[in-house]
Amino acid sequence: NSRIAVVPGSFDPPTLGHLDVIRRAARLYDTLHVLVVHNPGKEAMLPIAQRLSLLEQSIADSDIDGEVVVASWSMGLLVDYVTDVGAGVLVKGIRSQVDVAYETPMAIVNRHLADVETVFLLPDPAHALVSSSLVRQVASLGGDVSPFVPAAVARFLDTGARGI
Ligand code: COD
Repeated sequence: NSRIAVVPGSFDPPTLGHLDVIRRAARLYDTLHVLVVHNPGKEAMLPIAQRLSLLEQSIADSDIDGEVVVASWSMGLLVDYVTDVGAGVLVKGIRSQVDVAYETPMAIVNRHLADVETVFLLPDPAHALVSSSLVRQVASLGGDVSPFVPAAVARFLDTGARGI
């Protein structure tokens, strides 16, 4: 009955695949919290503050409407944030069987921990193969990432990240 959902991710950097999930989740829920989660298992390219600002710009530039809150979380269980903001749902994108295998145990644990449900959205085929790790690789080798990321992210990676 809660119409508040959390879309968690590393967003390092935000991609068009992320924007697609956020756009579609925003149509399903009244309030969406897009949550930048520090993932200790992954070596980060961008600091959390930079990811927050790129997400905010990308969402503002997009046609996504509804209430979207952008926040970050690095302390404790993800479900604690979900419960604190009165949400009952996590929304995740599923690109492949690999994502299913990775997400299924977390979804079950989160349901047991805090009665939080996980809703999986299938990606738009146009963006299904885009990942942050692919974008990081292309960017580090000097390639053009603009087909894969929101304009604000492309601008930043083109200039900011290289200190031009
Ligand atoms: N199309 C559709 N969806 C996509 C695409 C795409 N092209 N790219 C990414 N997504 C989805 C991902 O599947 C994911 O749902 C979301 O967008 C974010 O993706 P990433 O790559 O930025 O984030 P991840 O995969 O590194 O996830 C980080 C989390 C912190 C969200 C994750 O590790 C997590 O849920 N951790 C919490 C741990 C937890 O709950 N443990 C249980 C008890 S502590």
